Amino acid sequence: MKIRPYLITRSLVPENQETPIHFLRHVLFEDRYFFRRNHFPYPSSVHQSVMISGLVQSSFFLSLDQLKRMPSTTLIVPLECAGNQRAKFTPTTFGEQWESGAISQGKWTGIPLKDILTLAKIHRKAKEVIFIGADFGTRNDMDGLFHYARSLPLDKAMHPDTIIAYEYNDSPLSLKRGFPFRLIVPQWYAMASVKWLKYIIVTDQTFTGPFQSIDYVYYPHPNDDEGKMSVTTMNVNSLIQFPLPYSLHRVGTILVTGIAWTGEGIIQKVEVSVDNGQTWNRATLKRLKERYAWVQWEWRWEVHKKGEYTILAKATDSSGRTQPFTSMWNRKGYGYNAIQKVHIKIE
Ligand SMILES: Nc1nc2c(c(=O)[nH]1)N[C@H]1C(S)=C(S)[C@@H](COP(=O)(O)O)O[C@H]1N2
Ligand SMILES: [Mo]
Repeated sequence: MKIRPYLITRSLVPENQETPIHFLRHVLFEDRYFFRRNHFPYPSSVHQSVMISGLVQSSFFLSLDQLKRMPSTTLIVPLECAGNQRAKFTPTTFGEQWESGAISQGKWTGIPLKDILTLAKIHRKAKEVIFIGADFGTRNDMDGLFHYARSLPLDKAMHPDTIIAYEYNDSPLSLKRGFPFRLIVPQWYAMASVKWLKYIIVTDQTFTGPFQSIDYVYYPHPNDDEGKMSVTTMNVNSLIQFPLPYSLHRVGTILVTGIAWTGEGIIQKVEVSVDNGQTWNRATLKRLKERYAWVQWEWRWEVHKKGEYTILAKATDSSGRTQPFTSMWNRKGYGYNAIQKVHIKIE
């Protein structure tokens, strides 16, 4: 009899469910195991075209069929919600109380956004590109109806790997994943990867929609907005997938395994400690050729003494960033990347 994992439910409408990431060893997730993060109910109708307008020489609609006829790019990209692991902040921060599973990874096929912007001939004064999704609804902090909308600075929008994706793992995007197409922005937290893409607007202004200027902003202080900073690239991070917290084991060999990822450069090393960080052991990295994909890591632990242990894992990326013992607290609980601690017992 085949027994399968399920998603872990946080809310149903809008649908917010996390991946049981500890059970998933493979690199390409089936769509059903990919986490789901939504601000609004699913859009009831999706148009099979996207409109490009604003500071462009020619505005136009692009249909799914037209997009599919253009030269495509395929990339393995993880999406991590900026609120992933929010539940681990102390003091606790408000928002979806994600544990470690608001991250998944798969293969995305689509058209580089820059090809479309080039076709439209963007104005010299252009500064940002706004992306509006078909989904909308209310917010608790403001009156009115809002679409989910985000912007990218022009250089990120023109990056050849920022794509309008229409396939996931070689199949058309499912409705929940953003059908007919969504943005995929490698290296940034997943709030940038707008689903059900309806409008693309080129502008010379700074976009101030609430999902840009209120949410997805690091607020370092509990009671004032001083020092606020936009949430953009993913922090360097890693996860221990085996052993599970508070599991029981025998003396002998334990293969400690996990994944590591970053939003800048590539993962350079992962180190594991079983003595509270006094000594660190280099894990073996299993890397795909794909530059954005997470790396899988493992470390063979020979444990001869019974007792309780804490396993720590720490990733470092090629831009010199390394995971801290304590993640920078911020009011909305974004970007958690503290070194993970897994407590186990050898019997
Ligand atoms: N249109 C639209 N796009 C969206 C969102 C949304 O609510 N609506 N949520 C964003 C956030 S915060 C995340 S983490 C990812 C989640 O993508 P997924 O549901 O495919 O996992 O989508 C992003 N794109
Ligand atoms: Mo998110």
